[in-house]
Amino acid sequence: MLQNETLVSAAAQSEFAANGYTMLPKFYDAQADVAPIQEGIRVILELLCRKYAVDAPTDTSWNAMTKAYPALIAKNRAWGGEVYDAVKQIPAFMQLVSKAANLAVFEALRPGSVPGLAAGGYGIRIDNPGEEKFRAQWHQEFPGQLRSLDGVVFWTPLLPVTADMGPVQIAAGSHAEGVIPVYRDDAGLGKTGAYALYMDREEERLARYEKVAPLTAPGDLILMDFLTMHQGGHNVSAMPRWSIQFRYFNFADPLGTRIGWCGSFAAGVDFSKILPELVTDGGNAA
Ligand SMILES: O=C(O)CCC(=O)C(=O)O
Ligand SMILES: [Fe+2]
Repeated sequence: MLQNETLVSAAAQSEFAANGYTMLPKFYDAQADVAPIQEGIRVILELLCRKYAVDAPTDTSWNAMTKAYPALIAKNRAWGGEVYDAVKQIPAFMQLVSKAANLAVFEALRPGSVPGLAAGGYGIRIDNPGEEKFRAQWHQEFPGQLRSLDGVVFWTPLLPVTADMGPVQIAAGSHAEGVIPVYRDDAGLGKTGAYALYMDREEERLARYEKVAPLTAPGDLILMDFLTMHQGGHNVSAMPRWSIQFRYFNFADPLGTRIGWCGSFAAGVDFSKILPELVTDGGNAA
Protein backbone atom coordinates (compact mmCIF):
# COMPACT_ATOMS: atom_id res chain seq x y z
CA MET A 1 0.00 0.00 0.00
CA LEU A 2 2.81 2.33 0.91
CA GLN A 3 4.33 1.66 -2.50
CA ASN A 4 1.06 2.51 -4.28
CA GLU A 5 0.84 5.81 -2.44
CA THR A 6 4.41 6.65 -3.42
CA LEU A 7 3.76 5.91 -7.09
CA VAL A 8 0.43 7.73 -7.27
CA SER A 9 0.20 10.70 -4.93
CA ALA A 10 -2.97 11.26 -2.94
CA ALA A 11 -3.57 14.35 -5.11
CA ALA A 12 -3.35 12.29 -8.30
CA GLN A 13 -5.67 9.64 -6.85
CA SER A 14 -8.27 12.21 -5.95
CA GLU A 15 -7.92 13.98 -9.31
CA PHE A 16 -8.53 10.64 -11.04
CA ALA A 17 -11.59 9.97 -8.89
CA ALA A 18 -13.02 13.48 -9.41
CA ASN A 19 -12.08 14.15 -13.05
CA GLY A 20 -11.72 10.67 -14.53
CA TYR A 21 -8.11 11.21 -15.50
CA THR A 22 -4.73 12.21 -14.15
CA MET A 23 -1.21 12.71 -15.52
CA LEU A 24 1.89 11.37 -13.78
CA PRO A 25 4.93 13.33 -15.03
CA LYS A 26 8.09 11.26 -15.61
CA PHE A 27 6.42 8.07 -14.38
CA TYR A 28 8.60 5.96 -16.68
CA ASP A 29 12.32 6.42 -17.14
CA ALA A 30 12.74 7.89 -20.64
CA GLN A 31 16.17 6.26 -20.97
CA ALA A 32 15.64 2.87 -19.32
CA ASP A 33 11.99 2.22 -20.27
CA VAL A 34 11.24 4.20 -23.43
CA ALA A 35 14.54 4.47 -25.37
CA PRO A 36 14.72 0.66 -25.95
CA ILE A 37 11.25 0.82 -27.56
CA GLN A 38 12.31 3.75 -29.75
CA GLU A 39 15.39 1.74 -30.78
CA GLY A 40 13.20 -1.26 -31.60
CA ILE A 41 11.09 0.99 -33.84
CA ARG A 42 14.24 2.33 -35.51
CA VAL A 43 15.42 -1.19 -36.37
CA ILE A 44 12.02 -2.18 -37.81
CA LEU A 45 11.97 0.95 -39.98
CA GLU A 46 15.52 0.26 -41.12
CA LEU A 47 14.48 -3.25 -42.18
CA LEU A 48 11.35 -2.04 -43.97
CA CYS A 49 13.07 0.85 -45.75
CA ARG A 50 15.59 -1.67 -47.05
CA LYS A 51 12.86 -4.15 -48.01
CA TYR A 52 10.90 -1.54 -49.98
CA ALA A 53 13.89 0.44 -51.24
CA VAL A 54 12.80 3.64 -49.52
CA ASP A 55 15.66 6.11 -49.24
CA ALA A 56 15.17 7.75 -45.82
CA PRO A 57 17.34 8.17 -42.70
CA THR A 58 17.08 5.50 -39.99
CA ASP A 59 20.36 6.30 -38.21
CA THR A 60 18.53 7.55 -35.09
CA SER A 61 15.12 6.62 -33.69
CA TRP A 62 14.07 10.26 -34.11
CA ASN A 63 14.88 10.18 -37.83
CA ALA A 64 13.25 6.77 -38.21
CA MET A 65 10.00 7.89 -36.53
CA THR A 66 9.75 11.40 -37.97
CA LYS A 67 11.36 10.99 -41.43
CA ALA A 68 11.59 7.35 -42.51
CA TYR A 69 8.05 6.41 -41.46
CA PRO A 70 6.45 9.33 -43.38
CA ALA A 71 8.65 8.52 -46.40
CA LEU A 72 7.54 4.89 -46.27
CA ILE A 73 3.80 5.63 -46.15
CA ALA A 74 4.13 8.36 -48.77
CA LYS A 75 5.20 5.59 -51.16
CA ASN A 76 2.58 3.08 -50.02
CA ARG A 77 0.17 3.64 -47.11
CA ALA A 78 -0.26 -0.13 -46.64
CA TRP A 79 3.38 -0.43 -45.56
CA GLY A 80 2.43 1.67 -42.53
CA GLY A 81 0.17 -1.20 -41.47
CA GLU A 82 3.18 -3.48 -41.43
CA VAL A 83 4.95 -1.06 -39.09
CA TYR A 84 1.85 -0.78 -36.89
CA ASP A 85 1.56 -4.56 -36.48
CA ALA A 86 5.31 -5.05 -35.99
CA VAL A 87 6.08 -2.44 -33.36
CA LYS A 88 3.67 -3.82 -30.76
CA GLN A 89 5.78 -7.01 -30.79
CA ILE A 90 8.97 -5.24 -29.66
CA PRO A 91 9.94 -7.00 -26.40
CA ALA A 92 10.84 -3.69 -24.70
CA PHE A 93 7.29 -2.50 -25.45
CA MET A 94 5.76 -5.55 -23.77
CA GLN A 95 8.13 -5.00 -20.83
CA LEU A 96 6.76 -1.50 -20.34
CA VAL A 97 3.16 -2.71 -20.72
CA SER A 98 3.64 -5.39 -18.08
CA LYS A 99 5.82 -3.42 -15.64
CA ALA A 100 4.97 -4.16 -12.02
CA ALA A 101 4.57 -0.41 -11.42
CA ASN A 102 1.52 -0.41 -13.73
CA LEU A 103 -0.19 -2.90 -11.48
CA ALA A 104 0.53 -0.75 -8.46
CA VAL A 105 -0.99 2.24 -10.27
CA PHE A 106 -4.15 0.31 -11.08
CA GLU A 107 -4.45 -0.89 -7.48
CA ALA A 108 -4.01 2.66 -6.22
CA LEU A 109 -6.75 3.96 -8.55
CA ARG A 110 -9.06 0.96 -8.00
CA PRO A 111 -8.65 -0.04 -4.36
CA GLY A 112 -9.62 -3.65 -3.66
CA SER A 113 -9.52 -4.62 -7.34
CA VAL A 114 -8.07 -7.76 -8.90
CA PRO A 115 -6.09 -6.32 -11.84
CA GLY A 116 -6.03 -7.86 -15.30
CA LEU A 117 -3.99 -6.77 -18.33
CA ALA A 118 -6.37 -6.57 -21.31
CA ALA A 119 -5.31 -8.95 -24.09
CA GLY A 120 -5.17 -7.14 -27.40
CA GLY A 121 -5.71 -3.90 -25.50
CA TYR A 122 -2.16 -2.70 -26.03
CA GLY A 123 -0.56 -1.07 -29.03
CA ILE A 124 1.36 1.80 -30.50
CA ARG A 125 -0.60 4.51 -32.33
CA ILE A 126 0.91 6.49 -35.15
CA ASP A 127 -1.36 9.47 -35.77
CA ASN A 128 -0.35 11.00 -39.08
CA PRO A 129 -0.96 14.63 -40.03
CA GLY A 130 -4.39 15.13 -41.59
CA GLU A 131 -5.41 11.46 -41.49
CA GLU A 132 -9.04 11.51 -40.33
CA LYS A 133 -9.89 7.89 -41.10
CA PHE A 134 -7.87 6.52 -38.20
CA ARG A 135 -8.37 9.38 -35.75
CA ALA A 136 -10.07 8.32 -32.52
CA GLN A 137 -13.06 10.69 -32.29
CA TRP A 138 -14.84 11.35 -28.98
CA HIS A 139 -15.50 8.07 -27.20
CA GLN A 140 -15.57 6.20 -23.94
CA GLU A 141 -13.14 3.31 -23.75
CA PHE A 142 -15.62 0.79 -22.42
CA PRO A 143 -17.55 -0.22 -25.61
CA GLY A 144 -14.32 -0.51 -27.57
CA GLN A 145 -12.53 -2.63 -24.97
CA LEU A 146 -15.08 -4.15 -22.54
CA ARG A 147 -13.27 -6.53 -20.03
CA SER A 148 -14.60 -4.53 -17.03
CA LEU A 149 -16.53 -1.34 -16.45
CA ASP A 150 -13.84 0.12 -14.22
CA GLY A 151 -10.87 -0.38 -16.53
CA VAL A 152 -8.12 2.23 -16.90
CA VAL A 153 -6.37 3.43 -20.08
CA PHE A 154 -2.61 3.97 -19.78
CA TRP A 155 -1.34 6.43 -22.42
CA THR A 156 2.31 7.46 -22.78
CA PRO A 157 4.05 9.20 -25.73
CA LEU A 158 7.05 8.01 -27.75
CA LEU A 159 7.88 11.53 -28.95
CA PRO A 160 7.34 14.88 -27.22
CA VAL A 161 3.76 15.95 -28.02
CA THR A 162 3.23 19.58 -28.99
CA ALA A 163 -0.14 21.31 -29.33
CA ASP A 164 -0.10 21.09 -33.15
CA MET A 165 0.43 17.32 -33.02
CA GLY A 166 -3.10 16.89 -31.64
CA PRO A 167 -2.63 15.75 -28.04
CA VAL A 168 -5.37 13.57 -26.59
CA GLN A 169 -8.34 15.71 -25.50
CA ILE A 170 -10.14 14.75 -22.32
CA ALA A 171 -13.57 15.91 -21.11
CA ALA A 172 -12.72 16.36 -17.42
CA GLY A 173 -15.25 14.78 -15.10
CA SER A 174 -17.23 13.15 -17.95
CA HIS A 175 -17.05 9.68 -16.38
CA ALA A 176 -20.02 11.00 -14.38
CA GLU A 177 -22.18 10.30 -17.47
CA GLY A 178 -21.96 6.56 -16.77
CA VAL A 179 -22.04 4.24 -19.78
CA ILE A 180 -23.21 6.18 -22.85
CA PRO A 181 -25.10 4.31 -25.61
CA VAL A 182 -23.45 4.39 -29.03
CA TYR A 183 -24.50 4.17 -32.68
CA ARG A 184 -22.47 3.16 -35.69
CA ASP A 185 -21.65 5.31 -38.73
CA ASP A 186 -18.64 5.10 -41.05
CA ALA A 187 -18.81 8.91 -41.53
CA GLY A 188 -18.36 8.40 -45.27
CA LEU A 189 -14.68 7.70 -44.54
CA GLY A 190 -14.80 3.91 -44.48
CA LYS A 191 -14.30 3.99 -40.71
CA THR A 192 -14.65 0.57 -39.10
CA GLY A 193 -14.66 -0.97 -35.62
CA ALA A 194 -14.26 1.43 -32.73
CA TYR A 195 -13.53 4.28 -35.18
CA ALA A 196 -17.11 4.04 -36.48
CA LEU A 197 -18.79 4.43 -33.07
CA TYR A 198 -20.49 7.64 -32.01
CA MET A 199 -21.90 8.48 -28.60
CA ASP A 200 -25.56 9.26 -28.16
CA ARG A 201 -26.16 13.06 -27.86
CA GLU A 202 -22.42 13.61 -27.98
CA GLU A 203 -22.43 17.41 -28.29
CA GLU A 204 -24.94 17.93 -25.53
CA ARG A 205 -22.93 15.73 -23.19
CA LEU A 206 -19.55 17.21 -24.11
CA ALA A 207 -20.83 20.74 -23.53
CA ARG A 208 -21.11 19.96 -19.84
CA TYR A 209 -17.37 19.44 -19.31
CA GLU A 210 -14.13 21.36 -19.57
CA LYS A 211 -11.74 19.91 -22.19
CA VAL A 212 -8.10 19.44 -21.30
CA ALA A 213 -5.25 18.30 -23.56
CA PRO A 214 -2.13 17.71 -21.47
CA LEU A 215 1.17 18.09 -23.32
CA THR A 216 3.47 15.18 -22.58
CA ALA A 217 6.98 13.93 -23.25
CA PRO A 218 8.37 10.37 -23.17
CA GLY A 219 8.13 9.10 -19.59
CA ASP A 220 4.90 10.98 -18.75
CA LEU A 221 1.83 8.82 -18.17
CA ILE A 222 -1.81 9.80 -18.72
CA LEU A 223 -4.41 7.61 -16.98
CA MET A 224 -8.07 7.65 -18.02
CA ASP A 225 -11.17 6.00 -16.55
CA PHE A 226 -12.94 3.65 -19.05
CA LEU A 227 -15.96 5.99 -18.88
CA THR A 228 -14.13 9.30 -19.45
CA MET A 229 -14.94 10.87 -22.83
CA HIS A 230 -11.77 11.53 -24.82
CA GLN A 231 -10.53 11.83 -28.39
CA GLY A 232 -7.35 12.15 -30.41
CA GLY A 233 -6.72 15.76 -31.40
CA HIS A 234 -6.19 16.79 -35.03
CA ASN A 235 -2.55 16.46 -35.97
CA VAL A 236 -1.81 19.63 -37.95
CA SER A 237 1.96 19.39 -37.54
CA ALA A 238 4.35 17.90 -40.09
CA MET A 239 5.15 14.97 -37.81
CA PRO A 240 3.45 11.69 -36.93
CA ARG A 241 2.36 11.46 -33.29
CA TRP A 242 3.72 8.15 -31.90
CA SER A 243 2.19 6.97 -28.63
CA ILE A 244 1.67 3.86 -26.52
CA GLN A 245 -1.62 2.78 -25.00
CA PHE A 246 -2.66 -0.23 -22.98
CA ARG A 247 -5.48 -1.08 -20.61
CA TYR A 248 -5.80 -2.72 -17.21
CA PHE A 249 -9.16 -3.95 -15.94
CA ASN A 250 -10.65 -5.45 -12.79
CA PHE A 251 -11.55 -9.16 -12.62
CA ALA A 252 -13.62 -8.43 -9.49
CA ASP A 253 -16.00 -6.03 -11.28
CA PRO A 254 -19.53 -7.56 -11.35
CA LEU A 255 -20.27 -6.53 -14.96
CA GLY A 256 -16.85 -7.81 -16.08
CA THR A 257 -17.51 -11.11 -14.34
CA ARG A 258 -20.96 -11.33 -15.95
CA ILE A 259 -19.56 -10.94 -19.48
CA GLY A 260 -16.67 -13.33 -18.75
CA TRP A 261 -14.16 -10.45 -19.08
CA CYS A 262 -14.55 -10.65 -22.85
CA GLY A 263 -12.92 -8.07 -25.08
CA SER A 264 -14.41 -6.05 -27.94
CA PHE A 265 -13.24 -5.30 -31.50
CA ALA A 266 -9.61 -6.36 -31.02
CA ALA A 267 -10.87 -9.68 -29.63
CA GLY A 268 -13.12 -10.16 -32.69
CA VAL A 269 -16.23 -9.60 -30.57
CA ASP A 270 -19.29 -7.59 -31.65
CA PHE A 271 -19.98 -5.82 -28.36
CA SER A 272 -23.59 -5.17 -29.38
CA LYS A 273 -24.18 -8.93 -29.01
CA ILE A 274 -22.73 -8.86 -25.49
CA LEU A 275 -24.40 -5.68 -24.26
CA PRO A 276 -27.28 -4.88 -26.68
CA GLU A 277 -28.50 -2.14 -24.33
CA LEU A 278 -25.40 -0.11 -25.30
CA VAL A 279 -26.43 0.28 -28.95
CA THR A 280 -29.09 2.64 -30.29
CA ASP A 281 -28.84 1.79 -34.01
CA GLY A 282 -30.80 -1.46 -33.96
CA GLY A 283 -27.68 -3.56 -34.44
CA ASN A 284 -26.74 -2.45 -37.97
CA ALA A 285 -22.97 -2.70 -38.00
CA ALA A 286 -21.16 0.02 -39.96
O1 LIG B 1 -3.96 8.83 -28.92
C1 LIG B 1 -5.08 9.00 -29.43
O2 LIG B 1 -5.26 9.68 -30.42
C2 LIG B 1 -6.30 8.36 -28.83
C3 LIG B 1 -5.98 7.55 -27.65
C4 LIG B 1 -7.12 6.79 -27.09
O3 LIG B 1 -8.26 6.93 -27.42
C5 LIG B 1 -6.77 5.80 -26.07
O4 LIG B 1 -5.58 5.68 -25.75
O5 LIG B 1 -7.67 5.13 -25.57
FE1 LIG C 1 -9.54 5.70 -26.18
